[in-house]
Amino acid sequence: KPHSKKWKQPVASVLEIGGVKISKDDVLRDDPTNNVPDTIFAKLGMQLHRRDHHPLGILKNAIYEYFDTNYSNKFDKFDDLCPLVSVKENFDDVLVPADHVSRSYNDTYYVDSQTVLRCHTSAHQAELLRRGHTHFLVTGDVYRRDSIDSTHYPVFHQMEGVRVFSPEDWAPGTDATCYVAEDLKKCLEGLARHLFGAVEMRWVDTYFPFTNPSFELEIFFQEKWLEVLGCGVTEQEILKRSGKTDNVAWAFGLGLERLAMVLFDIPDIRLFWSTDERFTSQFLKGQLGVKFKPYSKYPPCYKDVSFWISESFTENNLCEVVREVAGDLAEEVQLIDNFTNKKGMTSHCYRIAYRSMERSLTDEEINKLQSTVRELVESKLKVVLR
Ligand code: FA5
Ligand code: MG
Repeated sequence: KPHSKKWKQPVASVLEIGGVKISKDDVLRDDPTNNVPDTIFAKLGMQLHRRDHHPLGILKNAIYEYFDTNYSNKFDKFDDLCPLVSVKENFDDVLVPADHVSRSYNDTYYVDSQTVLRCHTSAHQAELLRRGHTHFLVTGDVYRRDSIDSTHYPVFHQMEGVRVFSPEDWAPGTDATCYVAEDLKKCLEGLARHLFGAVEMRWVDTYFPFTNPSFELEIFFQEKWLEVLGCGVTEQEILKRSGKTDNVAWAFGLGLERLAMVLFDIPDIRLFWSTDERFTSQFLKGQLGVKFKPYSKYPPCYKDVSFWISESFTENNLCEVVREVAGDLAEEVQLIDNFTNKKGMTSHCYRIAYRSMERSLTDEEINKLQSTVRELVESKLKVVLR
């Protein structure tokens, strides 16, 4: 019964991922160019997407099956590339402008000024194109400083897909970009049908620095439209730099947790990290049709915290403090009040929902968490509690 094995977090101070040795001291340096907390380091090397009995592994394999069947095994697959990448790979190589928000310390985990924990699997596009791959899938863990709710987690998993077309692929006289954009949408709609059968979905136009045109696919889930992937026609400059001047390509980046939530009816993204057998025992290698049966839901507890913000205050910094203190007991952090007084001081009130997926929390335990959150919010975020 492989799923009954409890997955321990790696305690080793040196990890090896995809042939790269990573030492804990290098990733957790106490230095202003480093913003990686222990809780994030603990997730390195877990590789949930490589476990055949985990919902993310089951989903990855099902997507592989779709591509193998429809493209006669043409797609090369990578799922063990090291998540520590250079700033160049993560941003420059995919044309992210120098002043783009995603590059900030507020959004991305930096190991040092030139190295990040990849914030998307697009970090591997340019290198694989340079190496001559024309059809490929890259699956991996990605890292982002982000908000706290049921569909956002600071470590999640993406699958990147890239397909390069040659002039003989489209009819002479037709617009290559339109042809490739149509092909991309057909491919992803086919994938959605393969995974979900009939499902309510819609395309939304969007912007990415590395594609044009760009689209997002949304699926109706739990009474809301949920964004599950981004995609588009690859910017010509990226292909040019890899020596492909006559080609056109498409690329996509799937959010595996989001797709798995829809597929298996998983209500909260924290569950993917659960080692509780009541969760892990519900999934089996190769089984796509299973719907997650929630075990009893424990009551949430709401605590508010209000403070006068400082200029440097950001919601991501607040969320990181909450995650540091409460870990997966933090279910949601929501701004519920926001006003500026006559003196120009701005007050924010956040509501924190605490809830365990596995047990009831005691008042005492929650009060302790909340009081630590208050202390750290004040000392680390330079705000004044009200
Ligand atoms: C990207 O990361 C692009 N690299 C995707 C892409 C690739 C576009 C290739 C074009 C070509 P975005 O930031 O929207 O885009 O993230 C992609 C998907 O990851 C989202 O649609 C969502 O499903 C998932 N996602 C994003 N943030 C989180 C999060 N904090 N927790 C869980 N899933 C997330
Ligand atoms: Mg997006």
